[in-house]
Amino acid sequence: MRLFRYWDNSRKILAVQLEDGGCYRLEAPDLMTLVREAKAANVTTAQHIQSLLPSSARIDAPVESLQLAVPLDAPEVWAAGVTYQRSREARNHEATAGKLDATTYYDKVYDADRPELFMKSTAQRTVGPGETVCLRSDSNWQVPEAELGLVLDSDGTIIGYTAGNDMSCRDIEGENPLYLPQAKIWKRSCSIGPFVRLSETLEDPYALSIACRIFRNGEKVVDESASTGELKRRLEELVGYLKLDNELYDGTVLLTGTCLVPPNQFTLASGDRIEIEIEGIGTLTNTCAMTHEVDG
Ligand code: DO4
Ligand code: MG
Repeated sequence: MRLFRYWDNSRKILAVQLEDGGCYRLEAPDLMTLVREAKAANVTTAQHIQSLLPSSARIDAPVESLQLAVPLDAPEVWAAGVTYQRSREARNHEATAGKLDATTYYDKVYDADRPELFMKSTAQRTVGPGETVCLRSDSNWQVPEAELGLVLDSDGTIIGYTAGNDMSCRDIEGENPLYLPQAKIWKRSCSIGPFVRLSETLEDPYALSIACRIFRNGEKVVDESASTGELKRRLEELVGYLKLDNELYDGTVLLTGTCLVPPNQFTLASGDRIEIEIEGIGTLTNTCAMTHEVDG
């Protein structure tokens, strides 16, 4: 069962897609309201949504023809780093200009009990499918990071899974890890969506293929794929550290780190189209522009 929102006359409408592909318009303001209603009724979110279907309008148009929107207004997006060997190698490469001869902080964090967690984005900086993601003007080495996103409630329960893009500046972080916030956070540097697959309807989040494709002038210039099976940590472990002595808000998203890195010589350019596809969850598509080319 996948939740999504689509635009209808300048309004974002919440909807659900069932396993048979059928889509229904839900008369609820947002996903987290349904989650709270389900909790109050002592049923699961999927059971609650199922009970709403008889009085919900079926959407006749195919989901591909709808203008999809960001599936929820995540108050905060957090992210984990160096949770895959591929990310560790890439971080070591950018930090040492490929001349690795000692243990780095990235090696240490990959093996440490405590994971790397950082604040990635706020609702205002986060975009949804079909929207523009921005490129920084002071970086010459920018990449998307395709990541499995966890949608959490305020208790840290994993409500569902979404696709996420942790846009990153490899040169800024490589120059000095203390620059991490600038390498990670700027206008429109995070994208999530278009679907939230309810966790109770996804059998194994550790066996999902994940792909990142980048198109320039209509030509595919990057095509990378991997599996969430390569994740070094358990999802609950990441959530556990995020919750520790912290306050979580309903609808917080936690990106779980990237296992996909474009070839080292690649950097994004204005006009590039990024596709991030996660099996059973959906495909997130965004186009890049320089910050000054985008108004809001
Ligand atoms: O250490 C920097 C962050 C790495 C990251 O974002 C990732 O592994 O996905
Ligand atoms: Mg990342």
